[in-house]
Amino acid sequence: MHCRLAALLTCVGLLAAPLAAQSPQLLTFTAMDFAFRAPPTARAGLATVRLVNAGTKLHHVQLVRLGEGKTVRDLIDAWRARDPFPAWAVGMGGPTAAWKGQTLEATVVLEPGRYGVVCWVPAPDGQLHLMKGMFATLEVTGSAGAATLPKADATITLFDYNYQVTGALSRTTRAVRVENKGPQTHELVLVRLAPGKSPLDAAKWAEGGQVTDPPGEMVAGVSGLAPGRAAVIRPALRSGRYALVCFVPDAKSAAHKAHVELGMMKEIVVQ
Ligand SMILES: [Cu+2]
Repeated sequence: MHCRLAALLTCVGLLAAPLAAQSPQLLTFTAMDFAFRAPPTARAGLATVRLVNAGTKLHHVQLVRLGEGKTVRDLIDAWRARDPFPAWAVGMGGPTAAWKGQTLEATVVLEPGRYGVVCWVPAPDGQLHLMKGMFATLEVTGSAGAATLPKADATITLFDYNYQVTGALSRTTRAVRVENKGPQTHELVLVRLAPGKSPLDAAKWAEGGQVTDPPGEMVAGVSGLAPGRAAVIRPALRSGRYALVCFVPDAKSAAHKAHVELGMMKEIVVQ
């Protein structure tokens, strides 16, 4: 009897192991004006980061893996200087950007380390939400091992300063890989544009503190990703015009203009 039970458990173990390796842990962040309710710890490896926007403004989750000895306070200082991704601050992505009442997700591979979690959406007074207290710390322990992102139907590649879509984005698209070919950190904000609205309208609305009706529907996206990193999103695409926009401050120019001001926006059509 013991032998049979042992054999059964071994069998169940063998079946369960590959499934467990593929199913990401779910990390839920609740956004409020202006704070996060956030898990303090996570396991390294595949993670689906869920953002529930319980606030009244636009919010997102930006995960940043901090270098040795650095804290979230150092990260806030870097944002204050508009140079937020120096070598010690690695953009690990996260879901962006959710309008009030919205829930968005992005799947990423978490490497072990201390993370700063921030929302760098600007408020109507021009201050970034993180400067109003919208930040948290996340300790990621263990090993990411051979964790890989789930398969995707299409890829959106980010680079200085544009986007390239590989594979068709359509109403049947389920998963989209977002990857940064660099050399700078970039993000993808995907907006389904309202009639008559342009990517520039979406950019101005976001940068102006979102004080009017949104110029479209916030669909999905990935916040700042370091070069070489990737994430997978599952946008519910409908036919229409979409804007792809990056608001990351430029690392090269002294003024640190947002990448969108250097031309990092694109309009695409989903049939
Ligand atoms: Cu960019």
